[in-house]
Amino acid sequence: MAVLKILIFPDQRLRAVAEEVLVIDDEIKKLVSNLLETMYEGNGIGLSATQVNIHKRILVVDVSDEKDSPLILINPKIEVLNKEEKIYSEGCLSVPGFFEEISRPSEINITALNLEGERFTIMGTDLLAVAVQHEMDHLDGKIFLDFLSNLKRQTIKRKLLKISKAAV
Ligand code: GNR
Ligand code: NI
Repeated sequence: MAVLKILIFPDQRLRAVAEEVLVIDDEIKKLVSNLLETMYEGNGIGLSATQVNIHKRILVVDVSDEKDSPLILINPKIEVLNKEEKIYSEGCLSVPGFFEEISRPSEINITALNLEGERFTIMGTDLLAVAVQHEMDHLDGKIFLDFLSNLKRQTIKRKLLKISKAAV
């Protein structure tokens, strides 16, 4: 297992659209294991393969308090169950230090493949619904900042670029 390096906004590789997984082989299993280790090490509630520069439709989430309930989603799809939305203050391991209120559908059905290649469906509400939608956006090259005004996004971009230059 290994902790992988997470791409930081505005890295353009976060804009890549991930490809469907066709076979769940040992390489995919190793990636999932490394995604989980990287998510837990970063105290995240989710992580997408996109964020570690692997452009495959794979994400992991764990919204439990004990951090003992990993959920692995391969080729995930969601169905919005009703038009109710909820606002949540979102953060992102690729946008360190910034939190912004984002409105998203509050009840969804999530269908995906597990590590055995079996399709399963679960309902997502509350933080699980938020996290899965946030991760699925990453797989499509989207970031929660895209929901904000251009001005807000530009301000965050400028601050993160300044920090990354100071770190060199
Ligand atoms: O760790 C994370 N916390 C979080 C909080 C509110 C909404 C979404 C998230 S996901 C984020 C980890 C991450 O960047 N996943 O892509
Ligand atoms: Ni994120």
